[in-house]
Amino acid sequence: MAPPWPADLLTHLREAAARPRGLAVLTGAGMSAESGIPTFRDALTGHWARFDPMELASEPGFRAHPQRVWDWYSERRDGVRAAQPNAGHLALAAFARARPGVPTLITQNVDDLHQRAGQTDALRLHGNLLEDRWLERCPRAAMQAACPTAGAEPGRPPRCADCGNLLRPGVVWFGESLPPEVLAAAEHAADDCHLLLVVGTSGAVWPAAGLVHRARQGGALVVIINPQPSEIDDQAHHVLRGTAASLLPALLAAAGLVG
Ligand code: BV8
Repeated sequence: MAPPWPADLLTHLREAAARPRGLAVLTGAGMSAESGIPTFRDALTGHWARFDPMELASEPGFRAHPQRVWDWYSERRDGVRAAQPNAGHLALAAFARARPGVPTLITQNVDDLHQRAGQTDALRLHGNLLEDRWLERCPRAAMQAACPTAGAEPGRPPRCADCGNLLRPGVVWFGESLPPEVLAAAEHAADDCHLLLVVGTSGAVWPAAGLVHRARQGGALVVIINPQPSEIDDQAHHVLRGTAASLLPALLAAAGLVG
């Protein structure tokens, strides 16, 4: 049952869907919650509850406790591999297929569910949980190609048999800068869009959260989908209290944008 949609919302969404780069979508961990992937804060429950996210999702934390951090990421990787894209991922991907060049998907998520749903051009602000990279710059990179990460010796974490370099997950840790070209593309999308749809994020992490302020200042209509209040609700013209997998398909269908 679709909720009563604010009247201007459907009109604005149709207008956004009629223009190139008209719609920007910013997703957070709540986008994948109904696929069974704990949100970032939920991931810090149970065994991991006793650790500070800064301790687990930062380079100093990894250097101090490489095995503990590697194990946390391994557990999360297993969860992502076992998960499937949900109706929210699939609805966004169907819209993107129907309206090439209209939506720009910006995600804070490090899972691959948007990509497995078909949106392979998503702007990944925080990297990719399923990718590995070397902790130190490979000494061979200067003269020739860096050692292949696939060749690392198994371990927790794996390490280079030649020089002992550790593997680390290909994510952006706290205190690390986001990939500049990805952040710039996301900022341009926030500036250009007619409507910014913000799905499943607490708005607690920067500079991702700043994209919402930027879109609002750029004159976009800002719409939040989240069952709970967030730190960026004050930036929204409309807050739709509900979940990604239920509200996204219903909203896009109500606007006549997906079947
Ligand atoms: C940087 C990869 C420059 C790792 C992640 C300005 C102000 C304050 C602080 C800062 C600032 N600028 C920089 C900072 C510091 C820091 C930061 O933001 N700190 C915060 C916590 C105070 N930022 C950084 O360090 C960034 N780097 O700025 O570089 C720099 C350089 C040196 C020194 C300083 C700065 C790097 C940030 C990237 C960190 N890496 N991920 C990993 O995943 O292990 S972020 C990580 O947390 C996740 O990827 C995720 O993006 C984020 C959590 O946010 P959410 O996605 O919103 O998830 P959360 O669990 O919080 O919320 C889920 C939401 O879903 C909830 O609202 C819930 O209600 C909702 N929900 C639940 N179910 C559903 C749902 N919604 C819809 N449907 C459902 N079914």
